[in-house]
Amino acid sequence: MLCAQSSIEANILKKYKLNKKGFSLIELLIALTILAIIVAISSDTFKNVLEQAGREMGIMSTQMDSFVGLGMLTYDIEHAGYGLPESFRSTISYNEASTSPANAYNDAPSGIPRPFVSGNNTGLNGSDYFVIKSILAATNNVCTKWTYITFENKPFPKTWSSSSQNLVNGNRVIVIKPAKDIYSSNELILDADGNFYTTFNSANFSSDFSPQNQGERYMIYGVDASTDLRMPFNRTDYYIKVPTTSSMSLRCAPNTGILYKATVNHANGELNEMPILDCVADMQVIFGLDSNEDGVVETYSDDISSLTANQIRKRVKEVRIYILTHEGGKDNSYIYPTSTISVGEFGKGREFNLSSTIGTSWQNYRWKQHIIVVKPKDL
Ligand SMILES: [Ca+2]
Ligand SMILES: [Ca+2]
Repeated sequence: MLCAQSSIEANILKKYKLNKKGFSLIELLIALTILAIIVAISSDTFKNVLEQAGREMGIMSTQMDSFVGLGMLTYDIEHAGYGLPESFRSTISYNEASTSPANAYNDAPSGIPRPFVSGNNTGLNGSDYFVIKSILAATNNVCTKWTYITFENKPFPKTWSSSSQNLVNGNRVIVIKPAKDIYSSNELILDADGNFYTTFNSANFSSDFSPQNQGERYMIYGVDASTDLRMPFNRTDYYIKVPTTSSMSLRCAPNTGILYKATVNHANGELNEMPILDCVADMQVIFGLDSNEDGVVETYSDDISSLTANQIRKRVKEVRIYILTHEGGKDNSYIYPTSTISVGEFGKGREFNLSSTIGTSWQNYRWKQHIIVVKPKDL
């Protein structure tokens, strides 16, 4: 090792000595090129090139953010209603969101949970507040797990061959007796004390939550890993808010906020907020309704507050979300062409006035409307 090293050193020394005569033509050319680059960097043209590149990086990163965030929103809408009770075996009393404005969208203490609830124009800048209820509307992985128990096999719930799919002892679960036909509904099992959930046990599942008759099969849905449930489902809210604890990104236009996905915490009913999109000026939610229940959408509505949980299941065939945001940051060389933008379609949603809501610099942002159209699969 040492030998090889000293022989390399000797070679380098030899080369250095050979080149000691002066600058070659190649060396001079390289030096001149470097000088030319330095001159170019200090010039305005080059500065503009760098600024343009920076803007494009900013736009690219906002596009990545929106791709991930809006993917979560799409997933939640698709699975709204999944595992959600449609009726209760007996009288129930549960809790839901404990803080304002989220608690305005509660079905607690005894209502059948609605898969979708929305507050029309009640949020920041008159944006909509959007609530999704399902077993899957949480961020833990227990809510993706389910199994069933039969009268014949109790007290042993079915186990899957892939162990990662199995609920583990201690998980909090709800139990549903599936609808027999289109005239009956999925019924939430409660025990004699009115408890609407139980703790999973793979070898001794609660007899109160197990089938009572031959041939019956009950569905078991994981809801939370280990926290006692305040409600027999999970819930995620989407809304725009200007954060109080952390500050807004500097690139955002004035009077925009952050689009949050927030899950209701079973422990205390407070929201666990996750920012999913920066610089959001508006969000409008429109529902494609099959009001006469013939399978075809004929009306669009931005207010479904008069519909029952059952009507929402039967009639909401499409959910359309319109999100107004801007790409990149402020750009004084850019002029946005119109001072108002229609956020929505079919005569629903609203006309967003950029100049009055954003302020004097509204024209220097690249406004963009994201439109998501989702057909719910689990209603
Ligand atoms: Ca609205
Ligand atoms: Ca129809």
